[in-house]
Amino acid sequence: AKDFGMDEALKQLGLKDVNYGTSTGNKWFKGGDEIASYSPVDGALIGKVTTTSKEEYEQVITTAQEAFLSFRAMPAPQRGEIVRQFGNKLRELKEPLGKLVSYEMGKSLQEGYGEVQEMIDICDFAVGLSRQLNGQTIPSERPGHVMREQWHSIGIVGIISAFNFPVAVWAWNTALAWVCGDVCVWKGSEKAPMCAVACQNIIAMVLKENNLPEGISSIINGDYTVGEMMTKDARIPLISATGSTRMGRIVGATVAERFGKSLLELGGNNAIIITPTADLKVVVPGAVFGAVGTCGQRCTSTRRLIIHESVYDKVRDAIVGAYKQIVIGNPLDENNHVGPLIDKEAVNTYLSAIEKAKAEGGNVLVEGGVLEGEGYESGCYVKPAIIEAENSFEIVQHETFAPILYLMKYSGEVENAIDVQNGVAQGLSSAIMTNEMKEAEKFLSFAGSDCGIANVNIGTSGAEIGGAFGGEKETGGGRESGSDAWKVYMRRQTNTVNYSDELPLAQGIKFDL
Ligand code: UN1
Repeated sequence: AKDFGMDEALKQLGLKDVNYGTSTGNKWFKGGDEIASYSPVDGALIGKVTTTSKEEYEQVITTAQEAFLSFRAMPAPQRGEIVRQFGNKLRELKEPLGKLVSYEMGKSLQEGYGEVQEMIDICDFAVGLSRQLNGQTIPSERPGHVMREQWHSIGIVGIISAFNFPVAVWAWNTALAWVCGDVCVWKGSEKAPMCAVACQNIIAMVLKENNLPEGISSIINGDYTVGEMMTKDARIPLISATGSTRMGRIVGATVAERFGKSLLELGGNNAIIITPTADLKVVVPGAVFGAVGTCGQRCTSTRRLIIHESVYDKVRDAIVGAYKQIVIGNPLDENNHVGPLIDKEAVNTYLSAIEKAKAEGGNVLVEGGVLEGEGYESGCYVKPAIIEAENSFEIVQHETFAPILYLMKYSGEVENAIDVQNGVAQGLSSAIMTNEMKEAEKFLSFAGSDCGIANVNIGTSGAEIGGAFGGEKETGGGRESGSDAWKVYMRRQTNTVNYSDELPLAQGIKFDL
């Protein structure tokens, strides 16, 4: 990795030859066992962090509780100024941080930079938002009365994020939470712990420069047992969790048990409907990037193509042809399109999914397989595969976090394709490729796609931060990032004020004493 300036990048991020652990800002604790982070790119050790012990966790939460009391009293636009400075630091460090994302997680360098860009974009969004945490005034039915709605800070926001977006998902949550006056405790993925440490180093600089206390941004490390300390903790009113449906089912239930709020961002099973009028110039890059980008490890990755029978052969041949152009290799090398999967366990999941699809009757159009030899020593590089399959296959019904694309045919009207698209348990992202206005509108109507994201003539992945991001059904129902997603980070209070000398009751009720 030396050739790609990784050493320099690690130095700039404060990660070179330094081991980290739990942090409340500028303070670090190194009590628990070590987790080592190995790069899927070349198998090399990047660094180590210590896991968070019970005692350290307590320290983090009590520090965060105290920080909240002063942070919520700071005017929101001043909190926006902190987030503005954070965004500027990210601009300065975009290159090293993007490289680290690419090296620790395995996505292409362009996508690593893109992920940091998403962080910068959400900071900009949050800065503007810091002057617009507006409530409303509501007409009262009673004379001399006024009603209004206010948004107050909620407290500690617990963030659980996944390896595939090891920095951006944290920023989507924190940038909003901070302008809302909340403090954050983050458990990043144990598969990408150095990304979390790098982010913490960056925000810690900003907090220090502004003389802000410990506890506004904390990180904790470890596996699900560390996450469980947060999900069971009634001192944390909101848990925002990104990951598998399996994880979300447990997190959601645990948080609900104590009447906490959860924002869940879980699995997808995203499809593109390709209609007779679809433009191949748009379809091919949209579908191919969607399926193989990030090596198929986005929650928005394209898993299924639902193609009209009249254009099926043409579309299939074009996609299969495009797969022949894909170059797989070190993601830091910008000539490569696709990097490795996150680890060997992911490789096994990928291989067994292909076997299952075959066993259920799938027809392999582009063979998968693990790459071996020079440059592929980590054992995590795989070939993107294409399989003709039925939507009803058990394996097609499940999200496999790998570059496997299932092709299926529909006939007749677009409604038939929509039925197939909706015929899975997940509901994150969806797309239709069409030049027929009526088809596009049907797809976007109440009777159309049942997903949180529905696109026309673009793929399923690569959403901008300005919209609310998330999905329905087993995707968990949460929305983060743009639009009014900020409201989940605050508590809503309805106020009714009487400025008359009487006390009329609502609903016209008479209560004469
Ligand atoms: C994820 O995969 O967890 O829409 C998030 C996209 C990105 C975010 C993906 N903006 O593909």
